[in-house]
Amino acid sequence: RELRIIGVPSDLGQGRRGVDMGPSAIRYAGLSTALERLGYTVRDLGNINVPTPEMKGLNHNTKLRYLQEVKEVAENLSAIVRRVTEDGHLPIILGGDHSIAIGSLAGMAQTSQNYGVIWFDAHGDMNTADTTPSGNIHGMPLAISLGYGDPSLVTLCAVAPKVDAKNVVLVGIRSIDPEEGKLIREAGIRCYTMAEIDRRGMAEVMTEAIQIATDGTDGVHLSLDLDALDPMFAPGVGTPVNGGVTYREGHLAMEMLAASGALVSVDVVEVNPILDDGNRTAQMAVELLESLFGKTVM
Ligand code: DIR
Ligand code: MN
Ligand code: MN
Ligand code: MN
Repeated sequence: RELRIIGVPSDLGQGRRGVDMGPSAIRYAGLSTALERLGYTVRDLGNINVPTPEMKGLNHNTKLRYLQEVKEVAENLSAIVRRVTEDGHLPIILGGDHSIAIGSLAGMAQTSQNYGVIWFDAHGDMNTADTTPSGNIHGMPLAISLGYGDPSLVTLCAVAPKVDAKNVVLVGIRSIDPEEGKLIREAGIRCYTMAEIDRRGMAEVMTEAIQIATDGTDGVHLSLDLDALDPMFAPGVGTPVNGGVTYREGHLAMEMLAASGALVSVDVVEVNPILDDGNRTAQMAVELLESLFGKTVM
């Protein structure tokens, strides 16, 4: 199977400028050559067209900022993800903020509705317009994919929900808004907090997470928010939270997912080179992807 890289330079789903440069930063950190070294044929399809906040001006929808633009980007991305998967290739989607995962999962849902999701994040991304403290859609993509929230986003591509809650897990969680927590419980998705990772260890947590995401499915989509990692290893993110996944835990998780052979698609989001220390966070993203695609010591 060949790999296809798709850049989605979106800044629209959150409040801090610069995450639109994530795809460039990750490419500059050597993603293609790293994957080719592992023996893959890689083709970079370039970036999809995304409007900048400056083009759109102040957004007055304070509960769903840039709703129309986020929706159009998700629609465009979903069509490309669908075509790539139907051609038998594996999409690697580079964000951009996490709102782009709405399009990734919509694209996957059209080709194989039977996939599980591992959502690697400090946050739950389970807000809706009713619960959001920020109005930022990057705090909502998992809720939308599970069928909760703005109807125009939920019904994107005429498939809803995009994924079955029984095959969805959150990993790395340490920041949940009060009302958001209620929806996580109501939806019934398994949530592995940092506290649970501390107590049980990443190996045991990932064994379970992979079991849940592969149970009765044809594969697993990994949604990798770099803020899942501790800011010590990934400082270039818009909403850093202390006490995150360590370098070793991150690699272990990716190695275990690689060994499962279940990966069908991945998005890598929230890398913001303006907030970074050098290009460390993009480099971290590339290293994690190397482990995810099978890099081992020998
Ligand atoms: C917060 C932050 N829960 C919100 N969410 C983030 O705005 O909804 N998700 N940063 O990655
Ligand atoms: Mn996120
Ligand atoms: Mn199908
Ligand atoms: Mn996050």
